[in-house]
Amino acid sequence: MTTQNEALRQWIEEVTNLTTPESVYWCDGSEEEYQRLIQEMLGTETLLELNQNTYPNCFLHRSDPTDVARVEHLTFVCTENRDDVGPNNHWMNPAEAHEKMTALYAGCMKGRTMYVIPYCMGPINSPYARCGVEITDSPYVAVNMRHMTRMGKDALARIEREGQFVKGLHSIGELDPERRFIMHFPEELLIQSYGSGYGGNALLGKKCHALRIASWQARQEGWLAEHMLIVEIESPEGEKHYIAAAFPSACGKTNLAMLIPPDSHKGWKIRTIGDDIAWLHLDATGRLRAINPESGYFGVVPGTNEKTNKNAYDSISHDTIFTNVGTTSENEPWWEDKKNGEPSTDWKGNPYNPENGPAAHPNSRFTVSASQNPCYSPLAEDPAGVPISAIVFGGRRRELAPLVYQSKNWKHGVLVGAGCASETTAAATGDVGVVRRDPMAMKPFCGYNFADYWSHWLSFAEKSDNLPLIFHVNWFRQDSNDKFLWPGFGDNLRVLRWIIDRCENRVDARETAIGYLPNPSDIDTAGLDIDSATMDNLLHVDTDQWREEITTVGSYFDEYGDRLPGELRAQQQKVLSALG
Ligand code: OXD
Ligand code: MN
Repeated sequence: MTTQNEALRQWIEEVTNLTTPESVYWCDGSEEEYQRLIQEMLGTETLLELNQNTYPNCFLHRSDPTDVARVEHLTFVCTENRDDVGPNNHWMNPAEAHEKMTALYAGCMKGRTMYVIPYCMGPINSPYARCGVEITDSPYVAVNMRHMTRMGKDALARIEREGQFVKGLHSIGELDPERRFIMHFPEELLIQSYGSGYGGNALLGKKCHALRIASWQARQEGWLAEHMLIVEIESPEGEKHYIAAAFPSACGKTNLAMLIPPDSHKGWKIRTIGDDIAWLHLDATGRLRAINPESGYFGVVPGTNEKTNKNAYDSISHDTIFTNVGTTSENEPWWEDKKNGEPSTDWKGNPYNPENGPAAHPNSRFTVSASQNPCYSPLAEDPAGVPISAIVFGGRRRELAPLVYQSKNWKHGVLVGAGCASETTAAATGDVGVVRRDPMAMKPFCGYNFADYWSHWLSFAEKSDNLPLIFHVNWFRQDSNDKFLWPGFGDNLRVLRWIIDRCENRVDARETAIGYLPNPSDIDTAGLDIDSATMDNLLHVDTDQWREEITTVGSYFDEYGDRLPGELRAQQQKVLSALG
């Protein structure tokens, strides 16, 4: 197979000459191709069969033990002007990066098949969707890309029609952490990744394209590419709202997107549009509309059970690729908090011994098609996307941030997003549980200078007076005994209802220096074992702590020097003086 697109044809030829694969294979995205690649990987033990009676078409991939997460310290944005990437990114001069990568790629696919994967991010007929082509020497990447993107023939046809695509070159190389780089060249619409097979480093449609490169393009073209779930909420009366929420990696986006209403909420329906990424565009009426560029979920497995996320639990009972989970003696996949079965083998393939740590790696993952989600919304396939009523920011904070608050207006909401901080998780290599600034949950994913990104966000206030309201939530408040104050999971719907009531102007709120907070009686706690003192605690704003926080946010903004938008500084100063 080849292509009528000359730029693509030439690039494939160049990469073939550089990497010298044994053969070149163009993926068509068919079921037959998927099954064939799976069989080939079973033959090389890249995949292992799980119990096909209880987990039909489920397979396990055990990665190299040094290759289990995103590698932020090895991820670079390479632009002519260093200031364009800001202190939020690692920068490398494009010429230097090209030289380094060309040396790594030289002959790296010798003896291997090179897979060419045309893909589309977003519904194939959506004007908001964008295409890319990933070249990889990993069949594991090829099958994962089939779940995660609209991949194959139709995407290639769109590329040939439009003539535009993002180039992504990936090789697992030697899986050597010393020879591992994830490079982005936004000015060339090019991604180059070497030395890792892990999702966020290797499935280039996801973080590399749909966030880092897309955020760069979105700024140039007037839209937003965000690390956000999109959830549809329908009341018993049939009123529908769509909420987009940005939380850092492994902070519960998938759970919120697939929420199951608590027993007290008969008649409420929740459907998933997306669980990780949202592309947001203003429509002719000034509303922000969102599409989910992905077509599958690459979710964190540990903690998934029938109580926490039954929709995900059921989705991954068949036709799923598991990465780095443990197994039971029945050869079923096993992970911490599965609440079903016992581990017999750990994620490295050794007999399970609790002294060696958890059976499943804390960042073990499932890859599954969104169509398997029992609450998948048909509107996720709508080329026009869905209108967003509210944007919600959040993070994992054991103290300080109340359960929910609303920003005073869009510009203040940009400060709320820009000031976000969260505890780090196992989704990236490095320390876990350390609070760091993670503006809009985009710290690892914004492909340009945060100062310019915040200006871009602020500019929407001038473009529309029909924008979503902006909120902040924190499901993770703990007491002095480390007990979570809020039950979370399905009960988060109670908080979403307050958010919707605010959007519909149906409920009052208490104005504070940091924003509008619910009157405790306006959060429906019927059926919950939660006393009023706990609710007061969850909705408490500690002025001293907040003064310190907003001062720290100000010092963080100093890192962005003159490029920081004056309006953001003004918003920060306004909150600081309101705190007294
Ligand atoms: C992810 C991440 O995999 O954010 O979605 O790390
Ligand atoms: Mn993510």
